Amino acid sequence: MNFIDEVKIYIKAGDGGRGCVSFRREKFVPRGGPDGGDGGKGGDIIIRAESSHRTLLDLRYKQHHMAKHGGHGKGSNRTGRNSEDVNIIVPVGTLVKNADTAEILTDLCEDGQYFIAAKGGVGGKGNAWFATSTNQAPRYAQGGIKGEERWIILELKLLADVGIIGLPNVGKSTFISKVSAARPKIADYPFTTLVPHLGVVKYGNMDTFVIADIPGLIKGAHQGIGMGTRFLRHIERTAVLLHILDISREGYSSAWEDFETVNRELALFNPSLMEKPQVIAINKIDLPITRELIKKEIDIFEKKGIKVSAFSAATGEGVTMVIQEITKKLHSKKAS
Ligand SMILES: Nc1nc2c(ncn2[C@@H]2O[C@H](COP(=O)(O)OP(=O)(O)OP(=O)(O)O)[C@@H](O)[C@H]2O)c(=O)[nH]1
Ligand SMILES: [Mg+2]
Repeated sequence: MNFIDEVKIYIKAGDGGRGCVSFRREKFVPRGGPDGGDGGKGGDIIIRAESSHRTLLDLRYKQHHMAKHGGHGKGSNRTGRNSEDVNIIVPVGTLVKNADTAEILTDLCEDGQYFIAAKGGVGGKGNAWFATSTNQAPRYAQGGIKGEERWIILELKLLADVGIIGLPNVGKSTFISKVSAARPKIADYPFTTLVPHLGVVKYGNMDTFVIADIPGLIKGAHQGIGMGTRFLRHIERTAVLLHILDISREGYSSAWEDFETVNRELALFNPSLMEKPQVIAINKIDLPITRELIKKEIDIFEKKGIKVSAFSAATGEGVTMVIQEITKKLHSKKAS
C-alpha cells in the first residue's frame, strides 16, 4: 500500500573560495610576478539513496543542510582547499522535487544512486592567471562562485511492514495514533475507519517500521458484510500482523472466538495471510471489566501455546511491550 512520507528541507552548497592577490617575494628577485593561488571548491549537497534507510523520519528533525565553503587561495600559488560534500541519506524510492515548482528533479530508485541537488561554487582564480604582457602585476583576483541553494521536497512512497487487524471498534486506530503521527478518526461505533491509514513507528533505539490501520473485519466480511475484505489487499505485502482484541465490547463472548472469526475471514480472502506471524494483543486494560476477565482469556491462548499481550491504547500502558513483540517478529522474519 502506498503512503507518502514527505519532508521539506533547505540545502545550501558551499561557496567557492576567493582567489588570492599576491606577488612573489624572494631575496634577490626584485619584482616577483603574481603568485596568488585559486580558491577551493565549495562542498556539494548530495542526496543519496541507501537501502539501509527506511523512512524520512530523521530528516524531520533537521531542516537545514549546509556544506562548507571552499578555502581561499593563498600566496606562492597555493590553492585553497576543496570542501567536503554533504551526503543526505534517504531510502530507496525517494523522489526529489523542487519545492517552489513541484518539478521532479530525480527519482532515486536504486541502492547507491545519488543526485547532486546543490552544486558547490568553484573557487575564484588567483591573480597569477591575469598577468598579461601589458599588465604583469595584476592586482585583481576572482571571487568564488556562490554555492547553489534551494528548498527541496523529499517524497517517499512506503510499503507497510505491519498490518493491524481486528473486529470493528477494538481500538486499531487509537493504537496507531498512539504510536505514530497518523491521525485516523477514532469513535465509539463500528466502521469508523473507512480507508487505510499508515503510520511510521519509531520507538527508542528499536528499528523504525511502517504500520497500516485498516477497516475492521466482521463475520461474513468475505461476502462483503460490513466493510468487506477489500482492504485486506493492503496488508498482503506486510511482514507481520498485529491482531487486536477487545474483551470489553458488547456482545463479546470470548477473545478466542473473536480471534478465530477474524482469522477465518483472512483465510477466506487469501490463505497465505494466515502464514504471516501475528502479534496478538488485548486492548483496553484500563477498563475494570477488561482487568477482571483478562487472566482467564489469556490462559485460553496460553494453553494452546499462543502468546498474548495486554495493553491500553488510551493510557499507553503495555504499548511498548506490543511494539517490542512486533519488532522481534519483524527481525526473525528478516533473518529467515
Ligand atoms: N477505555 C478504552 N477505550 C479505548 C481504548 N482504545 C480505544 N478505545 C475506544 O474504543 C473506541 C473505538 O476505537 P477506534 O480506535 O476507533 O477503534 P477501531 O478498531 O479503529 O474501529 P473501526 O475503525 O471502526 O474498526 C473509541 O471510542 C476509543 O476511544 C483503550 O485502551 N481504553
Ligand atoms: Mg479505526
